[in-house]
Order: sequence, then C-alpha cells, then structure tokens
Amino acid sequence: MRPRDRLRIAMQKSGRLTEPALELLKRCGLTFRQSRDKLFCFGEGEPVDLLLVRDDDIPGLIAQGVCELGIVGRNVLDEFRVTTGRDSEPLAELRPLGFGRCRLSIAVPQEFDYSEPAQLSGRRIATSYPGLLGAWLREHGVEAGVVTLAGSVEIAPKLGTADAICDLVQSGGTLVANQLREVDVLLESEAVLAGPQALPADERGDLIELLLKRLDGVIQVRE
Ligand code: PRT
Ligand code: ZN
Repeated sequence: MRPRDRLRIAMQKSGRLTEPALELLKRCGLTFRQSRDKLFCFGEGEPVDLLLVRDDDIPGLIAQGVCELGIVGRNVLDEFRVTTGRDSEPLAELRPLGFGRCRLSIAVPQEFDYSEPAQLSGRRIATSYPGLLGAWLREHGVEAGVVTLAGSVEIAPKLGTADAICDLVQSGGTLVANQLREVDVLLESEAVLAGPQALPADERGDLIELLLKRLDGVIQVRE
C-alpha cells in the first residue's frame, strides 16, 4: 500500500477535550472543512485531516496506523499501553497539552479509615481503568479484586458492588456527592499529543515536525 501523503490526527468527537483540542489546532494554523457526517474533516490549508472519534479508540487508531497523531487524555493513552503491552512500541506521549487536567485516584467511603494501599488487600475496587489500577496494585504488593465498569463507577460502593473506587477526579465534587474521599493518586493526567516515537521517513514525518514546532510556540505563548 502506498503511504498516505496527508497526515491524520484523531481527536474526541464530542466531549471534554473537543473544544480545547480544536482551539489548539486552530492556533497551530490548521483549518478544516467540516464534513457532513463529521467523522472525517478535510484539512484546508496544510495536508492534515481530522478524525473525530470516541476518545477510547484513539490509541488503537494510532497503533494500527489509521492515523499518525491523536489528542487524548494521558489516562486513556497509558491504560491502552498497559493493557496491550505496547509500552515499548512506537506509541508515545509527544507533548503534554495543558488542558483536560484531572487525576486518576483511589477513593473510599467516608467511614473507611484509610492510611495505606495495603488496606485495600482482599477488597473490591471498581474502575474503568483495570490496567492502570492493576499495575498500581502490583507495584504496592496488594491483592485486591478489580471490578471493571464502563461508567458510573462512583455509585459502586453505595450499591455494595465494591469497597473502593479508582476513577478520574477533577474538582472532587462527584466524590463528595457520593460520600467518597480521595485517598491516593495513581496518575496526574491532562490531554496529550500521542504519536510515533520515531517520525515516519516521508512527508508525514516533516509535517509532524512542523506541527510540533508550531505547537511548542503556541504552548510557550500560553504559559
Ligand atoms: O464519548 P467519549 O468516550 O469520547 O468520551 P468520555 O465520556 O469517555 O470522556 P469525557 O469527555 O468525559 O472525558 C475525556 C477526557 O477528559 C478524560 O479521558 C480525561 O482525560 C479528561 N477529564 C478531565 C475528565 C475529567 N476531567 C473528569 N472530571 N474525564 C472525566 N471526568 C469525570 C470523572 O470520570 C468523574 O465522573 O468527571 C467526574 C469527576 O469530576 P469532578 O469535577 O466532580 O471531580
Ligand atoms: Zn471515552
């Protein structure tokens, strides 16, 4: 197959990262013609197109070579790398982007007198991040049950399906509303530019280099 001569960037179709990601790309000088189905946006100036997808699909699309770059939460990127064992493969965090900040944390019911990870031994922890949680538990030598849920993780302790949770926290409001308390942080997250560790040896590599340069300029101005 002939290598594509246009670059593809995957980003979230609709969610917390959508607006800031589009804004950032605009400030990097990229403009797009919105296609009708809004899954694929054709780049008007530079030969750079957009793929609008669920954030969870972004690391896989890069790993499969469907697109070269992606804007995604570090939490999603690292979960993919841990669960697929792709740590050593060419899917890297190229730049932190400074928005979508949150943390992946352990939270327990208010009445749980938590002081260290060992207290989670033999307990059930609900999460949407079984890979990152599993790695953290192993690192601390804790054997706990991991209950994987796609969403509404914070309700699990109240329902009696888990003793603790491991979920994203930003303001902490969701935890308070569910009588939970943040006790340990596994990962500090923000949106990142994900892509290949080694640039493709064709026009796309030159384009990525150009984009990174512009991105660094934009980020520097913002800081
Ligand atoms: O449809 P798609 O799968 O693309 O979207 P999504 O629903 O999976 O993702 P979305 O839009 O909710 O979040 C996208 C990314 O934003 C996440 O992967 C994080 O990197 C980042 N981010 C930043 C957050 C939050 N802040 C956040 N607060 N993602 C989720 N939350 C949720 C959290 O799960 C919890 O339910 O908000 C609640 C906690 O917020 P506080 O402020 O009450 O603490
Ligand atoms: Zn998602």
